[in-house]
Amino acid sequence: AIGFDGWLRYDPLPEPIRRAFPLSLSHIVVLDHSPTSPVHVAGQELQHGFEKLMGTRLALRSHLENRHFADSIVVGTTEAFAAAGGDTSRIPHLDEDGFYIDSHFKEGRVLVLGRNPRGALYGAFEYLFTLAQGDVSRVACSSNPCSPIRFVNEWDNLDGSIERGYAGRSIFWKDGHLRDDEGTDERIKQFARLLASIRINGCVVNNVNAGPTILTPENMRGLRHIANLMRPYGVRIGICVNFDSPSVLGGLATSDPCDSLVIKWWNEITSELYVHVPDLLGFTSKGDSEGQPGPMKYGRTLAEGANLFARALQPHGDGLIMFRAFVYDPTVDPTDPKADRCKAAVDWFKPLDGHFDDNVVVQIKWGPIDFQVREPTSPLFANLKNTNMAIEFQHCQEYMGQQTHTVYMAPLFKGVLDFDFRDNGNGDGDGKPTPTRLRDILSSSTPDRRRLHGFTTVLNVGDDSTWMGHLLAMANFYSFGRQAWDPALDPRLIAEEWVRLTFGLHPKVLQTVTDLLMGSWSAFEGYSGPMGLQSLFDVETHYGANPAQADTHGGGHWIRADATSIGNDRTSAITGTGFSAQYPPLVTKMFDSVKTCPEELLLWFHHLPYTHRLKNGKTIIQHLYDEHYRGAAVIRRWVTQWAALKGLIDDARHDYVAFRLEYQAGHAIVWRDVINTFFNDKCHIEDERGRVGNHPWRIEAEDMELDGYESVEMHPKELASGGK
Ligand code: BDP
Repeated sequence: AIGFDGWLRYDPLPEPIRRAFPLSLSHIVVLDHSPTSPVHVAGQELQHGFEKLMGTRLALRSHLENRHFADSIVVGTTEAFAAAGGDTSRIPHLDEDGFYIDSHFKEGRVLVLGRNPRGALYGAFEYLFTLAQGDVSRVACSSNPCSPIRFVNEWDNLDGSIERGYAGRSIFWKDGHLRDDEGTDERIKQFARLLASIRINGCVVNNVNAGPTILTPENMRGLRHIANLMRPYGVRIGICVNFDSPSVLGGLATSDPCDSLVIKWWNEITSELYVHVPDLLGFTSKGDSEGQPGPMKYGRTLAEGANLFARALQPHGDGLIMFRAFVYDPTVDPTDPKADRCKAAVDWFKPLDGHFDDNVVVQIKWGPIDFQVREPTSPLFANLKNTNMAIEFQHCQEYMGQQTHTVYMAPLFKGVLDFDFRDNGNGDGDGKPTPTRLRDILSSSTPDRRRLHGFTTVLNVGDDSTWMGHLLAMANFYSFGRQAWDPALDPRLIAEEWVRLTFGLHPKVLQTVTDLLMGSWSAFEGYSGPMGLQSLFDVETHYGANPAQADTHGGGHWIRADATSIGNDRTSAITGTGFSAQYPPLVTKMFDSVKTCPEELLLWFHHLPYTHRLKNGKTIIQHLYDEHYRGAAVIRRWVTQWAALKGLIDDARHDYVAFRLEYQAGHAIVWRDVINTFFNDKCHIEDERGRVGNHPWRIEAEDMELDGYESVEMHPKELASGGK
């Protein structure tokens, strides 16, 4: 099946590379006897990967022949290695999940050691990835994670559908319980293997819009089954909980978090769950948002709600409550010029800073709205000083073409993580300065080590053989693991790694696919919504251009476009919504001024005439037109660039991608023309280059003949170039 192996293909290395490998290895020593240990899995992975790459099958051994480990790959924890008589003096400090690799040619052996069993598995993958990329020179490295929280969220419903999932049905659930059809276990194990290979250590297995039935005895058994399958890969599972479970499932009169019977109910059900899943990651909660029940329904604070779960989890170990900050009131009056959904997270959570228990982590979407193509980094990260925080990315492409478009997100998220809040506060009383760049704030290696910060994403793989619904979308899955481990990594290097592992070592393939990925987000932004305009989508499906809807959605406060001007004044000026004031003062100042506001966010923060001149000398409207043409042209070129790779990639995967790029090239033209026509109609300012209305490169459906089809009038008119 296309894509099932993801980046774990281990395609045979070319002969010259194989011959250059300087060691003559004969076996793998696995320093752990338990078949459920990640060390055991690491041994098997090394055996499988090495054989595929190098053509040599190494024997697995669980004991040492000699103290020098010659001719072998030794895999295990540093502790087990020391116990077996190994010399650990050269191994640098390792954190939990960290690893050390040393392929020592003189000593004729390779060491792959982890601080814990999970780290050993990560090291095994790292070693194989190095070989798979054609590098057979000496490896001597160690690596530690930025943070212990590296979780994916699956928005899987128990009926088998996936909210905002674009790759088939849930691999876990069907008809209200665990899937039991053929292939289920294999898929879950393979998913865990992919996660482990990019050092992801947690997976939340049901939708944030959770129903209470995840906690029935039958589903607890299902959770046990999933956890048992994923545990050998070092992946722990967590679940999303519904706040009203005590009343809906438990039959109590209320789900008030301060009610003693409710507290008892959560304590008991949590204990029961731990019997099934002793290493439960914890709970995720979406409370008081978009129709989900939460503590405020009972007149309690969000902190009281979060702490209810925290205290139920606390006696059982290190379970966390991932409490989502995606709380907003959809009923606020959109005609109120101060109403701004952007402000909601800070408004709700800032006053609660310091009120959360130690095992509560507030899970914050990377931007203040909702996974748009461009947003400023959420100001909440700079407002919570005494609260654990995790960032929430979304690697399924809800607002970015839903995996029919190729949009590689690592460059976007690099920018988000590099954002500097320039918050030169005085630290928090211990004399140490607070870090001010988001990636430093989220790092556990900053001076503020007491806190527990980290990384999550909405991944939404499904049972499609490609996992993400598009071969190229796997680059996003891959990059999440890399960025969560080391947020300073260069997105291009991540892309190159993924391309080599997925499509092989041919330089032309590497160059073409890497360039394509690296330009993809900017191209998509160009034809969908540049300058911070965002959300010109169909507001229900979040797919396909529908600017007229975006225009009126929420009372028109989305893009605020009229006949003469466009954009949302979110400055701290009297005319603005005041959103910019949620940032530390230097950042507020930067966003408030049209001169210093980054132009890619200009219309996010400012309402300006279409004729306002940008730094490149163009008017806003001309730049808007041009960006739509540029974006669509980029995708159009991809089609020929990809065609030139025919023969360098196997036909099945080549054709698969070619088909989707052609589709995207066509859809980009639709986006381009719909949006340009819409703005042209609003402001009646002509495109300097006379393209708008002429729809270059377009073949009209109404000019074609197709049996069984007839042409119809379209409304609004921008949905079809000729109105038909
Ligand atoms: C929005 C999605 C919606 C999710 C919500 C959330 O459209 O389906 O339930 O986010 O994050 O982006 O809770």
